Amino acid sequence: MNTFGKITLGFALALSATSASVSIASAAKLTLYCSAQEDWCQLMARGFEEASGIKVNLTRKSSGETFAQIKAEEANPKGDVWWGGTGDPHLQAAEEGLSEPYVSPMRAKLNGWAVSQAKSADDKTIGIYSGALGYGYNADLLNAAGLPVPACWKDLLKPEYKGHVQMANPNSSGTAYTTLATIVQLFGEDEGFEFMKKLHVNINQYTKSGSAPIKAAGRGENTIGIVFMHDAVKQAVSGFPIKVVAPCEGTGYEIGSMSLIKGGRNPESAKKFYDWALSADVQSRSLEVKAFQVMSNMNAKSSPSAPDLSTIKLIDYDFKKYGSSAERKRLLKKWDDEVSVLPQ
Ligand code: S7P
Repeated sequence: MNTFGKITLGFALALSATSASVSIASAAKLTLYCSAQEDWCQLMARGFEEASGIKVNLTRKSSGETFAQIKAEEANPKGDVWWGGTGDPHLQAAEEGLSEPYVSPMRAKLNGWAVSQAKSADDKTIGIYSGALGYGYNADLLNAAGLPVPACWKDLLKPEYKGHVQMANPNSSGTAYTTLATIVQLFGEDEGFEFMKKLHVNINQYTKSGSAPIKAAGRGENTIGIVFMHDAVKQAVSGFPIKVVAPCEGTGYEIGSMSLIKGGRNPESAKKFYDWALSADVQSRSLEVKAFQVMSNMNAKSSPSAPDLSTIKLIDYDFKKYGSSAERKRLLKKWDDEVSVLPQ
């Protein structure tokens, strides 16, 4: 081969090496299971695509549903990262070996409660936000029906609220499981289940998604929705006649979490997403979709509209117990057997 031939061959080889690396880079992808609100999930998926060039395949489901999907796919995992949703089912996933340990270099930037969540699960999950449980009501509907303004959990049991209260099903929804676990911790198991049975009489519908009851209240289709307070605030700042209640007896809270799915097909993309999602800039973008949780990165921005957790009477929610596989299964079965089957 003459000199020109060698140069041409060398150039062709270099070109094909370049195009190979381009196609490897463009083939990078991520399957994201998301249990926060749809608009926030979309923001995270599209934001990561823009920041990394990695294509994101997004599925949004409630916390309990996502847990069930990951469990069902255990032998052949399809997801890479589970981002968002209440911490209890993430802890259950960790205990059942469905998630991978990972210590992100971003950890030093996080609040103590987010890191404690990770340490309690051998680094198989981490806190990404926190928020208090409560309820919201549509003030116009409440006035029109001549109903008293509720302020406590026990107010919701009053006969005049029959058909006016909505919550999600605790099997599918992390919000509703947090409600069940909160009531049991506040009042004790026997009294707590009596509470759930009396509440059942007033419930007009158990929805699949945790925030659906307050969205329905915003639209004027329901009066009172048991939800995370930040989800009620979102409706209020969006212009709906929603008032937010921090129940007088005290209330539970969530540590919304993120986990790497064990055996995921794109582990490098998954870790990139994980680190990116813990950064202050990314967490501050939650405000673009009116997500008013407290973010886990200490430097993330917060909104004056966000519920101030320091002014709310929070219980010492036992995440270790209520996020354990045995306890979550037991409580859900008991609710299925003793509450959901009762006539209304
Ligand atoms: O993003 C809002 C939020 O309330 O949604 C999550 C919730 O678990 C998803 O809905 P489900 O109750 O249906 O599972 C919460 O983690 C989060 O604060």
